[in-house]
Amino acid sequence: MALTLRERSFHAAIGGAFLAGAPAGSVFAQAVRFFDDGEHALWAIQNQGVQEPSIPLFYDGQRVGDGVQLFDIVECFDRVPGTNSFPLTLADIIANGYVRPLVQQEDGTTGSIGTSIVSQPGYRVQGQPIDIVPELERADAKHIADVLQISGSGRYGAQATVSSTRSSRDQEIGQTRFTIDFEWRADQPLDLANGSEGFDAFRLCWLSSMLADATLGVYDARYLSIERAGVPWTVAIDDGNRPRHLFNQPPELGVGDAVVLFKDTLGTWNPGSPTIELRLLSLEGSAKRVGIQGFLAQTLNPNDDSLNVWFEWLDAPDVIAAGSEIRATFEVIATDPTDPPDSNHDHVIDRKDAWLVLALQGRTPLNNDYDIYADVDASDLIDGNDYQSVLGMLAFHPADIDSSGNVDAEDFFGYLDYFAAGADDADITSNGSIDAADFFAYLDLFATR
Ligand SMILES: [Ca+2]
Ligand SMILES: [Ca+2]
Ligand SMILES: [Ca+2]
Ligand SMILES: [Ca+2]
Repeated sequence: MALTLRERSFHAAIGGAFLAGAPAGSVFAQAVRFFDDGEHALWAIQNQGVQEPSIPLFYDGQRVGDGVQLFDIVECFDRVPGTNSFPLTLADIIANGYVRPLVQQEDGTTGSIGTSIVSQPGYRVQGQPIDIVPELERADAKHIADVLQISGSGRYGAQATVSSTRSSRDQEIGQTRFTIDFEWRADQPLDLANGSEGFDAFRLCWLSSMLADATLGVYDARYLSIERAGVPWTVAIDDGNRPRHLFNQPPELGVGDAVVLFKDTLGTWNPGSPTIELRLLSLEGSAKRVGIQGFLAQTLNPNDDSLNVWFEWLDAPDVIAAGSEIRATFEVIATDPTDPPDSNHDHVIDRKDAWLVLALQGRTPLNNDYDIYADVDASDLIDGNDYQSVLGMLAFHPADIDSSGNVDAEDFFGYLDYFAAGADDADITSNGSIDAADFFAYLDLFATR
């Protein structure tokens, strides 16, 4: 029997690492396509590689499968714009709340799976290990207007309950987005582990990744970025000092701020797996203050999730009262890996990256706007050497707008033309708007001619 393109994509995914180890026969017996509108297809999968128990799945309130089947994963196959390819684009592991996005490419494929997003809280009660995976009891999928929703609900024993909804729209080439909305409620007083506040007492939402050996390329994430009030601070994660928490004092974030785990193209493990941004969009209920913490585990096994980075509840009380609730919304954006000195992460090295290096002269990792992507020689200081390195990568001086080989008044007027036209080329500061700051940024470049 001939396979459709969609089914070929599906078989390719099954044959890949994602389901490696599961007997093919049983996998096929437990794969059910339960939605297909010509743009997306949703498959319910049972995968023995998922440790948590399989759960019932409902679509629009109707049980998926034969009425007794249980599933672990909902896989979303999404048409790549401009192609007839339907690659695996989002894998939502309904049995444990982990979500794995892939990024669509112009050729109709998607990259690799790497960093996962865990879509519900985890916490540590006195005398017990951290409980990062509730017992999920059912999942519900819906397709309302253009929005695909996958919800999971469950409990942490008798202590607490949670429901988490992942919502996504048709995905674009180069970025896969979804939002997470969760509601968590304590059903009993929870005695948080003493002394662990700020150090994994209570995680709201987190990134589960892997960093084993930076030199050998064995990682799913290489750089950590924290964006506060629009200002990113981006550092290489030291892979030699382990096990350890990433911060002695978790940096505090507010609504609108984000944490990013960047991948570069030097990674040899899951090459092409995405950079993941996790942004806090809203926070209500008992948690008022949140920050970023992380942990780099001792293990060097690339199959272990050795790097976790999470939003920590900073003002968590010693005992969380029964009835306490937290409601939060996060946005996740998965994009393709980028390499220094592509400081604005748009996959080209041009005058905008050169300007970012110029704008950050003198910064070290102790400055809140340090960016390892601008510290081209990774010397822990952004200086003239880094700027010269970027100039060496450009065919023309960054102020040479007309690519004539010299920088003169023609270039200045050329930039003014961009500016007057509101062209993207005029946004030297890469912040999405064109204003006086861009004009002065161009003058900064001009002055280095
Ligand atoms: Ca760039
Ligand atoms: Ca440097
Ligand atoms: Ca010129
Ligand atoms: Ca700008």
